[in-house]
Amino acid sequence: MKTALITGITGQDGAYLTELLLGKGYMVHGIKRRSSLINTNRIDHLYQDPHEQHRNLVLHYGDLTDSTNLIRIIQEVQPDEIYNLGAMSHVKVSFDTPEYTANVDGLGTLRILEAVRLLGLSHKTRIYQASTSELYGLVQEVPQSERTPFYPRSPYGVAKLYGYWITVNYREAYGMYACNGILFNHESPLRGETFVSRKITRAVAQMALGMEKCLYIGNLDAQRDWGHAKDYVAAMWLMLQQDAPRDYVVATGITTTVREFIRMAFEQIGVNLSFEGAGVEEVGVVQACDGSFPFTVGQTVVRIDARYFRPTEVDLLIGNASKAQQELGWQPHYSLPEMIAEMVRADLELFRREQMLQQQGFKVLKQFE
Ligand code: NDP
Ligand code: GDR
Repeated sequence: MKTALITGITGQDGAYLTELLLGKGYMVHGIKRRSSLINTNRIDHLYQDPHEQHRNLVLHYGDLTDSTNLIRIIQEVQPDEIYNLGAMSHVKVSFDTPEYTANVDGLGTLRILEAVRLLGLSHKTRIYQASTSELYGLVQEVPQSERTPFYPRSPYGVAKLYGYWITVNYREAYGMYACNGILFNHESPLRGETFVSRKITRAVAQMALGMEKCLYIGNLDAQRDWGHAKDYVAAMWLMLQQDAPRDYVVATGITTTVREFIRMAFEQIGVNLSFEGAGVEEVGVVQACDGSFPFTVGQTVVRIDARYFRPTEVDLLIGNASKAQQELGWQPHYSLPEMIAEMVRADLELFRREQMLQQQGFKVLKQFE
């Protein structure tokens, strides 16, 4: 039985990866942060009572800013594989918390690598580093591949650049099996609520149920190569099963604007949307609707809020994953329309439940952004 350690196990990718590894018969250890409210919602369905004798999922308290804690956990677990998914992963928030982001996303990666080296596990433990298409930043060439130069455009991107290179350096300097997955955006019903995909599908579901009137959004022109998280965690695992460690781009090769994503999400509930006006005055207006949801033709359901723009933006991402396809045999299985349909369905179910609770007189907590 192989043993894996996952940082960021409570996040979107951590949850799907845990499911994948448990399905393959791994013993999985995860690092969770202490928080004032329980933060394991995404993996609750995999939870095993600590009093059970034969558990294959164990959580440890820890933090990527705490070296001694990481050293102790790695010493205890003696992992065959470490998936370093923990990060302050929100690009816009990284402009507000640049130092913390550098500490967690940049130095956090170093702490993991150095712990493995100091503990003499360099030849046992394989390491996956969650690198990102945000490294490409300002467009140098498209589609972006492993050979495209980096030009990050946010404190998050710059911190991840350090994480990328320190992983390469430890591989070259100490012969460690350490690789970077340069993953393009990937989403799912488990996506954090403030990333644009989930923000859109939640708003569409809330509007369909008459719980909201309008979606306030930032840059509609940004283009992203969006895939499904379930497909992408499979690529992470494949990267650690090869004869030699290498870095791989993981992407669908198809790019879509935020505007088009919104249009596709509304289509899921039978609403045909068109965009009118320009710049911050641009709005999304209902052209036609099938009548089962509370919309009227001519209603404005999308507006721009400059608050959501970033000081420096990444305009266009489109990935070339041919190396991963050829060497790992990796292929995405979900299309963007299928993924959006799944996300809208899940959010409709979520908000129907909330509505029922409200109707029964229970208070539903408001989430602020
Ligand atoms: P999430 O934001 O959903 O999850 C991030 C995880 O990191 C959470 O478990 C979070 O814990 C944990 N974390 C945050 N800060 C710390 C810290 N100081 N110490 C330890 N753990 C911490 O991200 P995703 O699952 O979407 O992404 C996984 C990784 O992949 C991240 O590194 C991200 O930057 C990277 N990535 C993501 C892409 C995407 O499109 N999703 C694309 C490319 C790269 P908590 O639950 O307590 O907040
Ligand atoms: P991104 O994802 O920054 O690409 O980082 P996000 O979904 O936050 O933004 C995608 C694009 O949408 C534009 N946008 C908005 N974004 C948000 N969050 N909220 C809005 O209201 C809004 N309006 C427009 C953004 O400007 C951007 O262009 C994600 C994260 O998962 C990173 O951790 C990961 O490394 C990269 O994907 C690949």
